[in-house]
Amino acid sequence: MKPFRQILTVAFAAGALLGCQKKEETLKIGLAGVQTGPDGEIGTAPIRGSQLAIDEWNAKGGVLGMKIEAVTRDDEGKANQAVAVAQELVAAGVKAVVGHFNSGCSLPASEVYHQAGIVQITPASTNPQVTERGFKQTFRMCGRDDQQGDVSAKFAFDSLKVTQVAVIHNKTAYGQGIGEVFRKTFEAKTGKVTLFDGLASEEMDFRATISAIQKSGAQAVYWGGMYNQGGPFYNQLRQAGFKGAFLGGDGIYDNELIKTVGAKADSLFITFGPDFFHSEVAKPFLAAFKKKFNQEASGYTIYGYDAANTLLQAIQKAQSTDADRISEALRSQSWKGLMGDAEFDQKGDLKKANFVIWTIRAGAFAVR
Ligand code: ABU
Repeated sequence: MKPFRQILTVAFAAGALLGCQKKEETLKIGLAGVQTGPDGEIGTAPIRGSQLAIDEWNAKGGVLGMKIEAVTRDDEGKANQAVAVAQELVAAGVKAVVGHFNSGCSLPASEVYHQAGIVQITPASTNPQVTERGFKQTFRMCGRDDQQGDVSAKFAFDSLKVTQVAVIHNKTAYGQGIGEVFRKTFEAKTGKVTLFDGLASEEMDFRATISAIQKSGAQAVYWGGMYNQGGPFYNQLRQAGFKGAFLGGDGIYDNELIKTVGAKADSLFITFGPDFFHSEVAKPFLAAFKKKFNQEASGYTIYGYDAANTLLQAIQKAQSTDADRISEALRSQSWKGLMGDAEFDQKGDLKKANFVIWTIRAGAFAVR
C-alpha cells in the first residue's frame, strides 16, 4: 500500500472509531416531574432550571468528555405514572435523575431508582419519608416538611399570636404530611387545632369547608396543599368574610398564586427557602432563564438548576458515572450554588435548609 493511502486508511479507521465512541459518549440524565395538569406550572419550573444547567455544561464541553443529554418525562403528578416514568428512564439508560417534583411521585419512583442503582436528586419533594428509607442514592435539594410545617406553626403562634387554627389539606403525601406537622407543633405550643380535614385535590368549591372553619372558631387557616387550590380557597375564604391569616407551605409558592389571589392579598403567609432571587450570584441565571424560556424564573427553578449543577459537579469529582461513586462524591463536600453552600447529610438531606416566611407585597412574593 502506498504511504499516502496508508495514512488515509489509518485516518479513516481512527475517525470511524472516534465517531463511534462519540456516539456512545453521551451521558443521559433524567429530568422527571409533573409538567401537565394542576401542578404543571410549578412542576415545570425545576425541569427548566435543570435544562438550563445542562445546556451550560454542554456549552463548556459536557462532563467527563461526554455530551449531556436530558431525557425529560412528565409524571403528571400521579404515583402510577411516576413509576412508569422511572422505569422508562432506567430502560433509556439514564445515569441519574433530577426529580420528581411531588412527594407522592418521588416516593414510589425512588423505589425504582433504588432497585436500578441510579442516583436521584429531587429538587422539591419535601415529605420526610423521601430520605428516611435508607436509600443511599436518594438526595434532596430542598428542605423537609417537618422543618417547614414547624416553622409555620411557630410563626402562627409566636408572631401572629393565633391560638386557634383550622388545618385543611389535599390528602396527598405532601399536603396531609405537612398539615400533620403543623398540627403537632401548634398543639405542642398549646395552640388548638379547631378542625383537621382533607379535601380531594380536584375540589374547587370550598364553601362547606369554609362554613365548618367558621363554626369551629378558627382565627387562621393552615392549607396543606398546592397553589392551584390554595388560591381559590383563599379567595373564597375572603368572599365569605373570613379575615384571619391564611398560611401554607412551598406548594403554594408559585407566580400563579399571585395571579389568582391578586396583588392586594393580605395576611397570606408562605414558608419557602430564603430569597435567592435577589442575590448577585443569581443575576446571570435569571437573565439566561428569561432568554431561553421567555418567562421569569419562579420558585423552584433555582432548585432544579442547583440540583443539576450539583449532580454534574459530583460526577466530575467522582470521575465516574457509577451511582455509588457519585453518591459518595455528593456527600464528600459542600457544593456552591445559587442557593449558597449545600452540604448533604448521610440521609441525603441538606444539612442546612432554612425556611423563611414569605408574603405577597406589591404583587410579588416578599420575605416578611
Ligand atoms: N414540596 C411541595 C410540593 C412538592 C411535594 O409534593 O413535596
